[in-house]
Parts: sequence; structure tokens; C-alpha cells
Amino acid sequence: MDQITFFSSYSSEALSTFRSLVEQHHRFAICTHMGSDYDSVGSSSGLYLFLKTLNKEVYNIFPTAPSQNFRWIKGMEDCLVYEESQKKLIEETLTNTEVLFCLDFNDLKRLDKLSDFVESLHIKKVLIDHHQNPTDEFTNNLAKIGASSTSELIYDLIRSMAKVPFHPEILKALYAGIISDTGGFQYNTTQASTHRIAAEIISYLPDHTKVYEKISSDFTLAQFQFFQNIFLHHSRLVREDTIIQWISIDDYGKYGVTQDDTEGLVNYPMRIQSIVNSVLIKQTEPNFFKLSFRSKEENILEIAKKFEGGGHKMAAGGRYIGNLSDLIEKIVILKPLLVCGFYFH
Ligand SMILES: [Mn+2]
Repeated sequence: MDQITFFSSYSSEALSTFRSLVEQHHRFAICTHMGSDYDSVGSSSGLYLFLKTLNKEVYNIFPTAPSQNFRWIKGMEDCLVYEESQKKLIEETLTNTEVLFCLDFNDLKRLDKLSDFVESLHIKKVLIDHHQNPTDEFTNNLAKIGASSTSELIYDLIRSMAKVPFHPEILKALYAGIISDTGGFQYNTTQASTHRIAAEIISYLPDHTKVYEKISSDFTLAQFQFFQNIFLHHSRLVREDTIIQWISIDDYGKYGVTQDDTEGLVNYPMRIQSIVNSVLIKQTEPNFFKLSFRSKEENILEIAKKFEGGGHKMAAGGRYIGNLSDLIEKIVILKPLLVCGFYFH
């Protein structure tokens, strides 16, 4: 088998921090952001399975229920979800945890209803993430802003401690995260290191195309009908290059889908040549809306900040309290400023 030259993107200091955190503790938990995606699920399952191979006690905790589509990833069958039935168990587990790995988010608020509890804990909180502007709530920061994915970072960190190849299920989980967060190596966060890692992974995964297949055929019929309704009735074209889509709270029950089943919806308009910006509004409570922004230009983060948001220059999120029609109008008003390529504060 061809050897691939591997360079870690971490300093030796960061690698030894990770190593000693793992070696010197026994009880771990991993948490990731609400509204799972393949990177959050892949990176957390990859790390979870790795810690298991070291005979550590480890729990993989999700603030909101991940979609059934992710269940093929090994380790997801044991995950805990911060819902009423597991709330007490999770709080007890976290209280007894020595190290909490915080994956694929940079602000404890992204833990939704779990955020206050985690904030109150006096345990080691280790950030491993690739989003801009992390908060200072973490005891150790192993974030790499601009990396392709958290899954790439987890691969890099695990590789510094374990002999390649790791268990195939770890490789599959991390490969899924890398493929998904880079849009199949098309986004500008894809670096030479991303390809080197992917090359190393597929050299040990004969059935690597199955991972791609799983990711690209992950729709249920209910999701298809739900998306169809959004495209037909809940979307608005704003001055030729921006599409706003919205989901009202009743839509989930009507189509039998969960909030996590809406993953990817915001990216669909971006496939249209003339569309530069896409905005998705998700109503999660009667007067509360979560926002996702995508742009082919590099300025969407400025708009997201107007909605208490954060993220990347081309992919960001936010929130809004109020009513839907006011929110849509607010975005429509802000929109021309995007076309200018800059934003007036
Ligand atoms: Mn990510």
C-alpha cells in the first residue's frame, strides 16, 4: 500500500495537550451542537469509538435528537439525547465527567436547552471546532479556525495517538463528516490536508464509496414531501439573487418529520446559478425563529450578526424573537446591502 506523507496541522504542544487529557483521565463525555449534521455526528462518534478502544468510560450526548439518517454511523446507537426521559441521567453523567469534549461548535449557547447546565459545570471543557470566533468558556482550546471540518481535526488528533489504520468504523464516521462539511471537497475550506487525510482513510476503507452513497441518498419520502411543500409554498425570491425559505412549527407534525430532518434545506437554492444568498427560517416556538444563512460571496456573517448570530463568512446562523412576516421583511430590507458587497453598521 502506498504510504501517504502526513503532516499534522496541530503544534506538538496541542497534540501533547490532547494526549495528556486522554491519558490522564478516565471518565469522558462528548457533546455537539443542536441540529446535528454529518460533521457533528461523525466527529463525535469517531472520538467516542476511539475512547472506547482505550477502555475509557465515555458518553456521547446530543442536545437535540439526531435524525434517523445518522443511525448507520457506529456509536450512534448508544448516544444520549437531552430530552425529558434522559435529562436526569445526562446531568448525573456530566457531573461525574472529568473531561467534556465540545465538538463542532464554538459557543455553549449552541447546546440549546443543555447550555445552562454545561455552563454551570466545573469540569474540563475542551473545544475542538473549526468555526470563527470561539468564546472563552472552554478550559482547553484545540479549535482550528478555517479547517474543513471537525472530523478532519479529530482524525488529526487521534492519529497522533493511535496506529493507522484505526478501526474501520472510526474511519467511516470521520470520512462521512469530512465529505459532508466540504460538500464532497468543493468548498473553499478544503485544503491539501483534507485530501491527504481522505486519501489515507480510503486507502484503508475498501468500501468507501458506500459512505458517499449513504450521505447522498439520505432522504425519506416524508422529507421529500416536506421539502416539496417548502419549495412550492414557503419560499420567496428577493430581487433575483436571494431565496428566503421558511418552516412554520406546524409543518413538522403535518409531514411527520423532525427539526433535524430539515438539514440541507438551506443549501438547495445555492444550486441555482443566479442565486447568491439563501436564508432558511425555522420556527421552533410560536415567537422564536432559528436562521441559517448561506452565501457565494463572503459577507453573510455580517447579516447573521444582526440576528445575534455567528458562524463562517459564507455559512452562518442566527435567531429572532417576534413574528414571521416582520422577520422576512427585515431580511428583505437588509438584503440590498449584501449586493453592495459590504454592510453599513
Ligand atoms: Mn462542522
